[in-house]
Amino acid sequence: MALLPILCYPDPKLHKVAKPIAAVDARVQALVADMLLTMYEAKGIGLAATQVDVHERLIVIDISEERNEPLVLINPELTWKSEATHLNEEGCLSVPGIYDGVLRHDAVHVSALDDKGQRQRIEAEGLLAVCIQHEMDHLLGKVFVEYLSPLKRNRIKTKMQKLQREESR
Ligand code: K1U
Ligand code: ZN
Repeated sequence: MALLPILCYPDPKLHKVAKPIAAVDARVQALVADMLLTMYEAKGIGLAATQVDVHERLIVIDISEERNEPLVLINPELTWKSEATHLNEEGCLSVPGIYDGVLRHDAVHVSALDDKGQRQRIEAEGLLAVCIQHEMDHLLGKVFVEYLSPLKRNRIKTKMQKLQREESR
């Protein structure tokens, strides 16, 4: 297993649209293991393949306190979303240190394959629903800061670029 580098906003590769996975094979299972390790090490509750520069429809999530309930979503599709929405505080491993409110559906239903290639249907609400919507946006090349005002987004972009310049010195 290997820790994978996480792309940082405003890296243009974060805006690539992920392609469906044709077969859940050993290559995909190894990628799942690496992504789970990377998510746990970064103390995140989710990670999309896009964030590790793999442009395939794969998400890992674990919202449990004990960090022992991994959820693997391969080729996830939203099958239902609630009309009700809620403003939730979000963060992103690709935008470290930035938290802001994003309007999300209160509940969603998702159909996806698991890491054995079996079809699973998930009915999510609360933090899990928020996390699924956030990660599915990543697969479409969308980062949560794109929901914020242009003024906030530009400030965040400038801050991230400054941080990255300082880190590369
Ligand atoms: O996709 C990512 O970058 C992971 C992201 C998932 C996420 C967190 C919060 C709301 C929506 C999606 C994170 O894990 S950010 C770091 C984090 O652990 C966290 C931040 C806020 C609340 C709970 C956890
Ligand atoms: Zn994110």
